[in-house]
Amino acid sequence: RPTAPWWTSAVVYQVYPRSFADSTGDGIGDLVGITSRLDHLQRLGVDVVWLSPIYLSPQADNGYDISDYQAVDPVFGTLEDFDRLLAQVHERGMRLVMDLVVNHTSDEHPWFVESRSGKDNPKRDWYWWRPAREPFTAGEPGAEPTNWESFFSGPTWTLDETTGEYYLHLFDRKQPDLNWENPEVRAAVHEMMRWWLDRGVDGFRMDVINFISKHPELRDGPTTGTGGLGNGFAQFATGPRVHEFLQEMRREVFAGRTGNFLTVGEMPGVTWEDARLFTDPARGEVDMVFQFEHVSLDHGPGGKFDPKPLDLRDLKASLGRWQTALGETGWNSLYWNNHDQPRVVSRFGDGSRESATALATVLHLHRGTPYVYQGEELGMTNAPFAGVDDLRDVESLNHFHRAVEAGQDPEAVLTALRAMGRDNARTPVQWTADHEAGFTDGTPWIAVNPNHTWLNAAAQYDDPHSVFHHYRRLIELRHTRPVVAVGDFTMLLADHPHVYAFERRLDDVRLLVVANLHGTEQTVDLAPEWAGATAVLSNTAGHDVDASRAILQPWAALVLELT
Ligand code: TEU
Repeated sequence: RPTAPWWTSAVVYQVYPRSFADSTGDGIGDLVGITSRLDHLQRLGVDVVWLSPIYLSPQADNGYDISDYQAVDPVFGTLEDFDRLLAQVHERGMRLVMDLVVNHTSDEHPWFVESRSGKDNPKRDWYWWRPAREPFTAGEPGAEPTNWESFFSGPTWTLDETTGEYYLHLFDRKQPDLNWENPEVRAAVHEMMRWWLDRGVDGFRMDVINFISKHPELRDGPTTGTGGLGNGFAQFATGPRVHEFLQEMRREVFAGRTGNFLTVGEMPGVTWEDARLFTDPARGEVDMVFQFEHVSLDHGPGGKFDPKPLDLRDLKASLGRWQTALGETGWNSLYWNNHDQPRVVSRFGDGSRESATALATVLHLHRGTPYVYQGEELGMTNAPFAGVDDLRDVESLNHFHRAVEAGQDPEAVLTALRAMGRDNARTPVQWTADHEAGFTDGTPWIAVNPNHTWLNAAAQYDDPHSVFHHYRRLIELRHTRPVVAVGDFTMLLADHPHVYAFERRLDDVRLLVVANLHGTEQTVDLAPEWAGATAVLSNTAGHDVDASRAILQPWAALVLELT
């Protein structure tokens, strides 16, 4: 067997700096705060820290709108603070991966400021500029060059008065899309990436990187959007040159460097067929991708803000398909949570410790690289937002205002936002039961979840049955058992509505994972050979395995081993 890359047995921890730890009392997390909490990560045992954006930014999308890629935003600290964090992470034997947001910049980035200044500006072509659609006059309703709806509501085009042309922004109007067709844009991005690698970082998480190649004709999409807008997805997702651009990036940025790097491409809408191409090591693109299939299974016909209950069979079918598709060639990332998704314990669980640990067991025993999002290792839940004033996220706020303008009932819109809004993931990490959960001495930029009085890291360190210690054990299992990292995967009981079960196998070692992802007791038949197996991990004493059956208490999860 060829030696597997280091990241096949690694676990990544995502830090969302704004909400992690505040050292200054301004209510916003910062780099010094992160450095002060590295003990927590080391105790958990993670290998890699992925840092969400800390670059200079007007913060229209919490740093995913960058105005200088080579400067640290003062709200997070200084470049010296960053260097100290990086050194501390390395000293503790961990690696640091940066967020790379290069599908778009901020509209306040000097590149865009130049680009918008005139049609003859040398940087004009660094972004997507188009005149009004014939026969309309610029500014008239319907004059936008295409009918596409933005991810953050409204058209993807904004008219710029200086030249009377529109610029493209798939996200907020403060996030204009870079034109990757222009080789100068690509060279500037490569140079910036090399600058960070020279500084010592260990790789990149690449934001919406499958959107960088657009079909240059920019055609209208089917009019399935709000208010007659269209869906432009087929025109900008996984476009004609995306593989070429990623191969070029790998060559220009990583060739000749020695070190253990990690690259992961965030790719909304990516299919497993595409993912296998993106992650085939022979092609030299990215190590793994974040796919979105499994986090879209509870979206209704109206999209993410029209949620429906998850059918566990759909989840098993989806994740099982990805396990098989990337079994021989390519590699999976594994995640329930990030800063864009509601908290998994509230979404697919019932908020309890048992559901948090059962879901964690299922995810971490798959084949792939697991990602833990800050607070997930504590079982942090969605937040009880009372009203729209409690929300901060541009996506949620835009959606609320547009939906209400379009005549929807504000309470109904809020109910959907409470279930699916991104702010659920962005409330401060709950360190202690004290003032503002030990996150800040001041007033936090978004309210701390009131359940911090009992749900917090300090309380969990001393409790061997806590969610924290369960995550710690799962991470240890991956480090110590090659079968967890690189064993084969076989789904079992695919049609069972409530039990998630599968087998992992490497040579003579076999693991059986059985989890009851429901609030009622379940009984399942096991193959007789499992009667002699040893339990290597369980989240409850309340399970019972005899020769042929397992009786599973609500949310019970267990891992059995046969050698
Ligand atoms: O997200 C990309 C993305 O398409 C979605 O997950 C997005 O968050 C939205 O919820 C779609 O409904 C990435 C970042 O992770 C996100 O935080 C940024 O807002 C976005 O790109 C733009 O940079």
